[in-house]
Amino acid sequence: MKEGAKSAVLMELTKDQLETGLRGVPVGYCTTSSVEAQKGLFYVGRPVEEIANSDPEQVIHLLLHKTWPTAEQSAEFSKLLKANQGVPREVLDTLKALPRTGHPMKWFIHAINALGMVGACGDYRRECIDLIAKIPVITAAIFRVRSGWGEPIAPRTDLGYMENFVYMLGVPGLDADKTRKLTKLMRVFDVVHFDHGGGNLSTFVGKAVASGKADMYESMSAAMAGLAGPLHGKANQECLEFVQECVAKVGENVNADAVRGLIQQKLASKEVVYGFGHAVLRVEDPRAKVLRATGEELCPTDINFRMVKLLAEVVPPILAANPKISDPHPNVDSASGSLLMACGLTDPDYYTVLFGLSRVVGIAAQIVYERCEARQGKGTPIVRPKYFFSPLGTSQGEAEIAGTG
Ligand code: AMX
Repeated sequence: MKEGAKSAVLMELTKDQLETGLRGVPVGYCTTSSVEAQKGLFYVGRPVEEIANSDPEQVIHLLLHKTWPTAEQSAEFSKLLKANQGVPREVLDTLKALPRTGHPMKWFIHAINALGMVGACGDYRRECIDLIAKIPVITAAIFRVRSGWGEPIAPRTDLGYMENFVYMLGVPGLDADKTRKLTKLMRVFDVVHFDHGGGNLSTFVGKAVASGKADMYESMSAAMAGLAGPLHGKANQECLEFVQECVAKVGENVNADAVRGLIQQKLASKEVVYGFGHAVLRVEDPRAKVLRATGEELCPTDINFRMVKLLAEVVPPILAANPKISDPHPNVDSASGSLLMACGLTDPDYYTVLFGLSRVVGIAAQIVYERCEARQGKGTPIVRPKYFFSPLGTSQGEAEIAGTG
């Protein structure tokens, strides 16, 4: 901006916007993705539904480099990931000391932090590649060690990113057909969860922690602690439970009338209809459509999946009749848990970890931008929003603003 020129006013902020979780308050730029209320989710300008079936490595390249890779660039990028995928034994061994009663997200947060004990090098770009390359390996090891499936399985250099992940999982009893289905699902699941704009809780937290110059691993552990909450990443597990409850109540003869009655009952008793609604989108989440199409291919007769499809038809008109609900459409979590269950990952406690495995990519890419590229390479300053001093806050009505902090 020229000296003396006035910067554009972006919004007026009123007192009643305090304590609303920064809703709608602009804080910066996101170079990787955008969520547009009437249009959907875009990765570097590309509708996510158009690239959902691409190789995950190609989409990671897009998010990191802002260009779709040529065949040569794809091969180079895959080589780079493979060259960095080895997880030191001392990190894998720390998993064996963790209590198995701990939630898998706690293991995941621990594992990312442990990776930083050997991987932090003071260069966010290198740490970004290192973490993205290693995250499938360490995630698969968490499944194996915590579930008692056996020793971690070493990664191969001849498999794609998600093919390798499913190979390293080594899910006991999964036959060749189910392995093929799980691989197909994980490729799509990974891509559609990579990124979701700049202001979602885990992404914002990761960038805030990195603004204090914490390394990529420390910042990502903090981001994943944000993802662990039931209002954020854990919603996919809650949605599966909701679908299962609907199946249990309606029975094997899934039919529209019975489901309609059940949903109306739930709303009347002020219960949440899981898998529907979105904080930003006002059209159907494109990721929900992609996942239903994937389910149609992989598990069309699965009872939970049939319920997912029926709910997608029956619920929106019912929610739309309620004026307080801003978005009546299915969201990404409406189908993801049911598909994971149908394709062989039967413990829902791990579903948030799978979300994290994917979301690490977008958050790492955004941290690299904020630390290395923003403000002509100077990086954004340490995060420091303003709080007003008020001894009782709003706990007893409207607070007086008594000072600054
Ligand atoms: N079932 C019941 N009530 C709902 C609802 C739903 N599916 N969606 C919205 N509402 C209610 C809200 O609870 C809120 O009620 P209140 O005024 O009494 O507090 C009111 O409608 C207005 O909410 P909103 O402006 O439409 O949505 P929001 O931005 O506050 O919240 C979301 C968005 C996703 C939390 C909400 O739609 C919801 O709770 N959905 C069901 C849970 C779910 O599927 N979560 C997964 C989210 C997917 C994702 O974003 N990853």
